[in-house]
Amino acid sequence: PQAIYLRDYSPPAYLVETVDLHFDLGDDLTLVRSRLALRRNPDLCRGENALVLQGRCLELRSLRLDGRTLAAEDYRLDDETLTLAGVPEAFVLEVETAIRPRENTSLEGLYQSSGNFCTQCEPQGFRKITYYPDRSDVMARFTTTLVADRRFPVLLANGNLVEKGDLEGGRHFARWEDPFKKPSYLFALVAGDLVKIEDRFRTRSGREVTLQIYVEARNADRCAHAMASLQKAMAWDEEIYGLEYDLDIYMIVAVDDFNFGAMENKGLNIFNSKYVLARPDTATDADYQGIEGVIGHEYFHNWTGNRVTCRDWFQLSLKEGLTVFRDQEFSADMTSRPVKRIEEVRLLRNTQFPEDAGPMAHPVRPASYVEINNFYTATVYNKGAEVIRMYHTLLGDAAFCRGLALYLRRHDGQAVTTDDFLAAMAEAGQIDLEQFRLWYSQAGTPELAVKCVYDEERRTLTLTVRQSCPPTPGEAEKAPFHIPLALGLVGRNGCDLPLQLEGETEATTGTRVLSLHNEEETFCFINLPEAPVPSLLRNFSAPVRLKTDLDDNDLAFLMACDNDPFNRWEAGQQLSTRLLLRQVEAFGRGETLVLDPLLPGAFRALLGDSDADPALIALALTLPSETFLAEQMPVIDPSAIHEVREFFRRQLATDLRQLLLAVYTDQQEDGPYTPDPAAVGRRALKNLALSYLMTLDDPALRSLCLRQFKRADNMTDVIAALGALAGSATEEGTAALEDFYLRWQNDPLVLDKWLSLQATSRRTDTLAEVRRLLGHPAYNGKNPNKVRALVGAFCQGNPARFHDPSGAGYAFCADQVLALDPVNPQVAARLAGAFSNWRRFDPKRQALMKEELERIAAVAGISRDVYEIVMKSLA
Ligand code: BAL
Ligand code: ZN
Repeated sequence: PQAIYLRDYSPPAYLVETVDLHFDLGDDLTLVRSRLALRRNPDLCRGENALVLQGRCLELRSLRLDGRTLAAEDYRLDDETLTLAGVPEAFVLEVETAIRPRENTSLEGLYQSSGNFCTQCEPQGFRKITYYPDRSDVMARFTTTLVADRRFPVLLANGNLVEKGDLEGGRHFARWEDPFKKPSYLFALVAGDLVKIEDRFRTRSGREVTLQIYVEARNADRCAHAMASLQKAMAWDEEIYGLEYDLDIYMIVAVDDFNFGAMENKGLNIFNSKYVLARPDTATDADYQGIEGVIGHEYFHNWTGNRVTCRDWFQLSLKEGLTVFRDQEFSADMTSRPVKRIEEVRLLRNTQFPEDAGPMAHPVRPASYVEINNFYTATVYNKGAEVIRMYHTLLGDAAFCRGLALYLRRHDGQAVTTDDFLAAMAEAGQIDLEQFRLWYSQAGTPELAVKCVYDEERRTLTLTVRQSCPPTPGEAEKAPFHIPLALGLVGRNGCDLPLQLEGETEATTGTRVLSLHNEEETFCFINLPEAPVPSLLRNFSAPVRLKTDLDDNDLAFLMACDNDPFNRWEAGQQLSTRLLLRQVEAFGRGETLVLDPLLPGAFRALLGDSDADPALIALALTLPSETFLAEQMPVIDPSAIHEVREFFRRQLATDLRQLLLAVYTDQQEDGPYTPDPAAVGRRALKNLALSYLMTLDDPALRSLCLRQFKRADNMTDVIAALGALAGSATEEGTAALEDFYLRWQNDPLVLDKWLSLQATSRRTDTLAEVRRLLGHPAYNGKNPNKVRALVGAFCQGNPARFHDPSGAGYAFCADQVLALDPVNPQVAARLAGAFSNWRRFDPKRQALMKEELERIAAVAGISRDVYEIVMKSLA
């Protein structure tokens, strides 16, 4: 397979004015007739440009140009393209293809889920439906006619329904027109036996929009939260950015088989059912919040993605980074801003930082790819969102909003680049963003090393800030980034001290943002009444690794006092990380493990603070993940990390047993379940206390847990108790797993949780259990949710067992990659990513992982998706 380069971009030779699609839907064979009105791109110089259409896995039935049927010698056809030379300036091309939806297990293009038809066209699925210039800078007006058996009563496509009716032979049809120009990746259709939940939204200009959610009949009672989330998202986008919805109807369809979380097709979003369906007894608090976030995300794409789209796939973060930022802000406004920020940073550090430090490292705007499906990454999405957040931090809220408005006004109906976005922000903010551009083109996580020197006599604090960025594949040297560094100086009483830089006439209070541009910079704060403790990178103002010279006591102080809630949490994480890593080293030397009393002391203070937000206490009491700890080590020792972290958890539970029990009792809910942030926070704290207590292997505590498992009215509490019970090989744990299965055996989403719990168990026999579950009726290797829940959870969410020194976890993972690749290359490639950081381990584990990568690489006919991941990992 060949790489594709950003530098080779050239505009399309032909544009499509209108597309008229006709689908004759059949499970085994679907006939697609497409009528394209094409014209030469007026922006290109004249010349003999052939028309090149993309197509994959298609059977070409006929081709007509301006009404004349073309013979085989009139065009060139291969596995990927259909080329016509010598076409007129403007013409109509009619293409008839046959496709086989039932056989399409890749879940790209037209396929079936639970017997219903649906589509996924981003990024390049449309070419599996018909021959087309399948690139995002070709925007056209689509009309879609669906013809199907009456077994599929619901027939949907993008835009507005313009006609429908019955046909002979038990068939019927519907015709949809989308008034907005769009690229092919936003095309969608659905035909199925579905029920609809309907509501309305009145836009602020007074237009009535019909809102519909389509699900299988058995799920009709699980849509209320999704509908409420959609209405909130619509109101929020009007209030914050003045953006209104633009069609008369907004449809969401939930399907069980889906590669992504959801897809923003114009007017017809198709969702993984995981991000639509929720009832208190089936969905956890995290599910409820995930639904709100993803419903918001897809809705926000209507402006940032659909009205203004990407010129090419290298620009993916133009819509994804921006839309993730928008959904993060929406969720922050709907829930708790500090909690949300902490969760975002945890995700970034657990997924994107390792990506940036491994063989798949790529810039937010990649310069090349082999398979674009491999670039729907944490870098493009989450680091991309951090880049948008930095614009926001540098410009301030008002200028950022003006910049976004300017970008959308200037480029409405266009396919543009991240440079166009940056230009609008620079203009609105009246700020030089030339150096900021590097965030798009340089990969790697920058490091900030900050040294602080307080001069008692002069009453000054001098900060020396050095930035560097480690090399990434293909990029040995990095230029310095433009980094916003938010900071405060905390006084002995816990209050922020006034901030006045040398040369300034006045001081400011609270947090201020320094703009870093150079490899090394010095800032001197004057007129300080006392030696402060610096609180640096407040609210995580840039996606960097921060190194400071703060000692353990400074961190404990910030953990208790910092005015920035994010940094209060961060100080605790840094302190725990230090203490954990010291013991990981001690474990390696065969020493007895000890817990520094500083940590239980700090935790005791938090547990006793009745004024603090329970959600924040729960986050502060959660030790850094094994993945995060691994990232901090030069040579990762997964077994030592696991043992030490578990030792800390047991020791903390022993020291704090009474307080944890008191918190567990205090935080019990009286009334019925609600997913409001306060109740969510109380449950998080209660269940965290339970998980600590359950490390103590005490029958009395196990009965408490069992009682919660049996009596709870909501899935959050049930699954928390089940997780705690199933973590060890006890009779209660086995029986609880069995009970849970019997109760939920017909509910695929709930069973995903059951599979994941077992796959991420600490038990040493977990791999054998996972192998057994592959043959269980609850598992289905064709369903991405199931693969992620069982195989993905084991290989990517259970480091202690995946990295078993025998290499059995690695062999299992490689077997699964090879088994899944012919079924669904996207899912297989994601799984192959489990080996990406193999060079970070000891020589024995390295050799075992490399062997598995080479075994995959040696198989003839592996997909482009898996090939790219494996070859880059081995390079
Ligand atoms: N565009 C693919 C799914 C999403 O990010 O919304
Ligand atoms: Zn998106």
